[in-house]
Amino acid sequence: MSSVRSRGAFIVIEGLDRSGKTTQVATLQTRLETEGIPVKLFKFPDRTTTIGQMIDSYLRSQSELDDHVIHLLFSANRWELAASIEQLLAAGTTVLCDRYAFSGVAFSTAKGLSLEWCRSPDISLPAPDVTLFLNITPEQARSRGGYGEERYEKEELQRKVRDVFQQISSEFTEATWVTIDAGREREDVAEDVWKIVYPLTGGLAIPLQRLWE
Ligand code: 2DT
Repeated sequence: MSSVRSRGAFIVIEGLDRSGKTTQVATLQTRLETEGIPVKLFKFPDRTTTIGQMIDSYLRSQSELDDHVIHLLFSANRWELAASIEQLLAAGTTVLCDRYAFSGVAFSTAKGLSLEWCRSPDISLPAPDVTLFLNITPEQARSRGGYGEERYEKEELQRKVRDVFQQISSEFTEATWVTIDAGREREDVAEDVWKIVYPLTGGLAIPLQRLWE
């Protein structure tokens, strides 16, 4: 009889622009650390690697790349950190990810690539135990001061991204994809995030799943 050793939980936080995702991820990380829970935060794209620097240059419109090429670079940027994520999980660390493969599919599909094609390079990456999706309406995003300067920070594209995220979410169960109304007060959103994440930090006895199985 084989038994599965307890491992850390893999938690992905996705969200629309202006949803307060960065703040929520930071709040969650601090709270976990305060509780003495071993935690490591990844952020995709990770702009520090060689591949990440190419992505950064593209996002800041300092270089042009074919849509397929940039999609594959985003995926490669996850693959180059996948082994570290797996090792941390196996060691019992809770892994938080600010954006992951779902952003990959959502943005590239919104630009016009096929959803099936977009999924394929991420097949068999570690799958999150839960994805928290911070949702705001385009109107709320606008009232929060509009979008920034980077290539994808445009209202029309953001609307399409929102639609693809919704399409992706329909394939998950309520336990593995949780949509959170991020149009509320910061503290209320943080409380909802905590209620979902905290119970997962005691160690999981189920094997790590793979995308998109
Ligand atoms: P930040 O503003 O969070 O740094 O994101 N993106 C992200 C993709 O198009 N594909 C991906 O695989 C990932 C992870 C979303 C930078 C932008 O990059 C987009 C916004």
